[in-house]
Amino acid sequence: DIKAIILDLDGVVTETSEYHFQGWKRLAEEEGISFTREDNEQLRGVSRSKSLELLLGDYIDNYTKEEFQEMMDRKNGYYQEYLTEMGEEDLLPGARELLDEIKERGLKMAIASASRNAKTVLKGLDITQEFNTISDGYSVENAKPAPDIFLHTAKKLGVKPEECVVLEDAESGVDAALAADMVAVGVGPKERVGHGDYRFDSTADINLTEFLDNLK
Ligand code: G16
Ligand code: MG
Repeated sequence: DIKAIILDLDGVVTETSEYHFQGWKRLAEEEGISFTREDNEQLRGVSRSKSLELLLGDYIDNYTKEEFQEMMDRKNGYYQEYLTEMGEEDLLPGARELLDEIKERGLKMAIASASRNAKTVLKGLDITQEFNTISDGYSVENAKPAPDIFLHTAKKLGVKPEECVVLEDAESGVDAALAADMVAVGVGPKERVGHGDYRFDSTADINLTEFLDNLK
């Protein structure tokens, strides 16, 4: 039996990827490195340090460890500037209804985000109080696609992995959910999340009641 729904944050509940993109682009421009919207797609659900590695590519050898850290901090400063403008209107279409549906069904509900800014984002959206527990970029050492953040979340909820459904918009997030032996539901295009157990095009397309009733 399914006892809990674990939601990814960026890309499922809210769309912060544009803010991440603006932050990385500003940094890339300052460093004289090209960075396109398409490049940004690769960073979906990926940790901050891994994101910078991908952005730098071969240029990574030109930087010291300290410079790498400074660039992560600089990008995060830009990102946090954008976050101050965030409000309830930044919930993705269908997200509010989804949270209500999970609650009505009496299921536990958690956030498992790779972001170290997850708590700030949830506060901006004014939905912190909705969740039984929140795991973020500080919770575990090994980031998605490792199963760690989802296993950690299940433990905190007091449920078994197989009693959890994960909603994820990132390829690495679906990988992580599958590795955790949870029901992995992709939110997004087939090319990105088609390898999960189920898939919906967007958050607005998730019909949770129907989905759970059809799960055996
Ligand atoms: C999110 C985003 C990623 C971002 C990561 C780390 O993951 O999708 O693009 O790089 O968090 O964010 P921060 O720099 O704020 O720690 P998720 O798991 O919520 O989709
Ligand atoms: Mg995501």
